[in-house]
Amino acid sequence: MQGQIVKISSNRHVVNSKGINYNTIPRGKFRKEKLIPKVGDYVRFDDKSLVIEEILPRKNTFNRPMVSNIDRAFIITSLVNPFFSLGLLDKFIAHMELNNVDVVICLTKIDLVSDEYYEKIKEVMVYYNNIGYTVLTNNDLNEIKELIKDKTVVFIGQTGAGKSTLLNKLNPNWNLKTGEVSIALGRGRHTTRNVELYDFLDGKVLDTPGFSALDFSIYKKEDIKYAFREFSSYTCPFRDCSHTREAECMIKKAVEDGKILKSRYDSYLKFYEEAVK
Ligand SMILES: Nc1nc2c(ncn2[C@@H]2O[C@H](COP(=O)(O)OP(=O)(O)O)[C@@H](O)[C@H]2O)c(=O)[nH]1
Ligand SMILES: [Mg+2]
Ligand SMILES: [Zn+2]
Repeated sequence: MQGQIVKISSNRHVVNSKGINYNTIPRGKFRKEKLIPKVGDYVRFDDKSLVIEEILPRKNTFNRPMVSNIDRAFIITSLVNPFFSLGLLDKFIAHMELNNVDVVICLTKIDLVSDEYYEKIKEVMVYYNNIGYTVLTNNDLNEIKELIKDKTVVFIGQTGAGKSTLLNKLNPNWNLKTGEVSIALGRGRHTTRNVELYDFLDGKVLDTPGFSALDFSIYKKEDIKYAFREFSSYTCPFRDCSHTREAECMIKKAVEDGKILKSRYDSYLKFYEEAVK
């Protein structure tokens, strides 16, 4: 049988297959091979012995939190409280891009800002939309539901951005605690929290604060450009152009010409610095 691991607690691996949960254990071989089954893994298991026999190839895999096979991330971005930051938005997007996760930008707390400010944000969001990202607000419940269907999704973003509030709006049975401020979220609390995938509106959703500790030092500098999808439209004269110090760089020219958003390029330089050689 095949299924997806939806929960792991101590050595109990709950595998969901066609709507039924099985309490399985991984075969000993995995430990020898240093292969750690994670929540989100698609597995082949024996429904008699309840042993996981094989972890199927992963689309992506993360260690913090320990999950695999995330199809889509909703980046919950508040316009205020906590502050709006294009740099932080780019950081979330870049990490998802580098792991082959689909990105949807979801704006929140529009009701708390002036029309003028919202108009300014919307102008910037046109850019993000033009390079291929769906941009929604937390009022677009039907669109969001549609994008969850048949997918394994995660809601990421700053603490207080409105992730739990939105999940509750999408599915009132959820009753997640909301309004927790950052002081309540000490590191220790994160680490003790179990990762779990929940059935949610015909898809699976992971509500975890763990994705906030994103770090570019695990990536190679030369790969950072792939996190900026609009860069692929330009060809630099120097084949391995890093788009940093090279004199004739088409990316830098596009920034000067106003075709690439300056803040996007600044994010690129910042992540490039943070990445390893
Ligand atoms: N005014 C307003 N408040 C919101 C909105 N979304 C969330 N909140 C509030 O922001 C606070 C933090 O929300 P929460 O969902 O707990 O954020 P999380 O940390 O991302 O899960 C709560 O007090 C919510 O009621 C919104 O769109 N407008
Ligand atoms: Mg929350
Ligand atoms: Zn270049």
